Amino acid sequence: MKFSLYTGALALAAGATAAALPEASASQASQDVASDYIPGFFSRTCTQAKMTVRKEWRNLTKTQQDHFLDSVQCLMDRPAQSGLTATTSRFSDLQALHRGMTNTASADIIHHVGQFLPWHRYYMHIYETLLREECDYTGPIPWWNEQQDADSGHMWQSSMWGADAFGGNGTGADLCVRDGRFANLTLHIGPGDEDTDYCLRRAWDTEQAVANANSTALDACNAYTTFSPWWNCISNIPHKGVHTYIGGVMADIKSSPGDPVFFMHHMYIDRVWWLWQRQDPINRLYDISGPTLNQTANVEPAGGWQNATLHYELSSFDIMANTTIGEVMNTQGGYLCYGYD
Ligand SMILES: *[C@@H]1O[C@H](CO)[C@@H](O)[C@H](O)[C@H]1NC(C)=O
Ligand SMILES: *[C@@H]1O[C@H](CO)[C@@H](O)[C@H](O)[C@H]1NC(C)=O
Ligand SMILES: *[C@@H]1O[C@H](CO)[C@@H](O)[C@H](O)[C@H]1NC(C)=O
Ligand SMILES: *[C@@H]1O[C@H](CO)[C@@H](O)[C@H](O)[C@H]1NC(C)=O
Ligand SMILES: *[C@@H]1O[C@H](CO)[C@@H](O)[C@H](O)[C@H]1NC(C)=O
Ligand SMILES: *[C@@H]1O[C@H](CO)[C@@H](O)[C@H](O)[C@H]1NC(C)=O
Ligand SMILES: *[C@@H]1O[C@H](CO)[C@@H](O)[C@H](O)[C@H]1NC(C)=O
Ligand SMILES: [Cu+2]
Repeated sequence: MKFSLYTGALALAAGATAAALPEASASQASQDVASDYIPGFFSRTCTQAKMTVRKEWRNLTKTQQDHFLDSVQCLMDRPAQSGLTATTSRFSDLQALHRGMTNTASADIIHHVGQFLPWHRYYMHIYETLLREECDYTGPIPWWNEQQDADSGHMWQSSMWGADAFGGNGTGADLCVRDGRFANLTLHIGPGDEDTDYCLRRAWDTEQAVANANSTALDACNAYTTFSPWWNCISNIPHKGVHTYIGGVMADIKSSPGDPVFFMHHMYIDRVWWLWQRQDPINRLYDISGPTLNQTANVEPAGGWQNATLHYELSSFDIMANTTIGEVMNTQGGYLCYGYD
């Protein structure tokens, strides 16, 4: 596929070899919504009363789902404000932000780097903030339980793929999505570095999506107890695999947020991190590591190669104020104040 830039996802042939399963794997954890927080980890302005719970799509009421989709449409209908190249709407500001972070003078600073998960957590927070502040969304932010659907073998069974929601697979020679709330959506940013008009595309590969997202693949990652091998595994398999095998726009590492499903996927990946942190918060809540630049693609900076630390600055071309990795590690830490069901 021409625009499949999320390369290197687990190929079925390679097999999802499961390492020893951790005792309490994330895939087995069942979360009680009412006790959905770590009591000792509320700080500053975040309290149990203020905390919001991001919910699995199927746990939203139909009315909430419709309001959510209306709010995404609202972002598409509002004018761009970022001033970034080729932006046409507030929604496209977010797409341009993501592409810009993969195209800075020092190349991609949000993938294959230690700040990959923290930056995308910040990005999800920006998305949530724009939906609430600019489009008056008041309901729960949805996520997609990919692992559950992968384990069932019916990867695309969720009502989120319906004609009254995000729509289904691409059809026809151009792979355009022709049903759902974003049917025949025209994007202007991408593919990749281009700025052309093209449709929202998908090209589902069920077998490969299942192999990358199921509990065998997830448990193999969750067997790692330190951040460095763990984030690499999550990045390369459940994260990259589902991008690649939803296909089309989602397979484009730079411009993938043009598919509104991007945010359903990254909320899920953020929840995978949140669950992993909660399994051993003393050791994991502030565990961060990994290079801040891809050493293959860059010349060594003056100060030498740096690793991600809690002080590393996360930025968004001023769509929101900068923050640091330290501020986003704890989803109940005050800068953030949410959990998941
Ligand atoms: C999308 O475009 C196709 C092909 O032009 C057209 O047949 C279809 O009616 C359109 N669908 C919607 C929902 O607009
Ligand atoms: C999705 O569409 C692509 C392109 O038409 C097709 O190759 C693939 O088999 C479809 N996948 C499913 C699961 O229907
Ligand atoms: C996950 O997918 C792999 C590859 O298809 C398969 O070998 C494994 O049995 C699956 N695991 C589960 C829990 O279905
Ligand atoms: C680093 O950059 C190279 C060249 O752009 C790319 O092929 C590779 O996938 C990137 N990631 C890693 C982890 O090396
Ligand atoms: C970054 O981390 C790697 C692996 O732990 C280590 O070898 C390297 O010395 C670290 N670099 C700096 C600048 O601390
Ligand atoms: C935000 O962070 C970026 C990257 O570190 C930096 O270039 C920029 O100056 C920062 N902006 C502000 C307002 O501090
Ligand atoms: C969704 O709702 C059900 C029923 O209330 C609950 O058991 C479940 O834990 C919730 N969360 C998820 C992720 O399904
Ligand atoms: Cu990304």
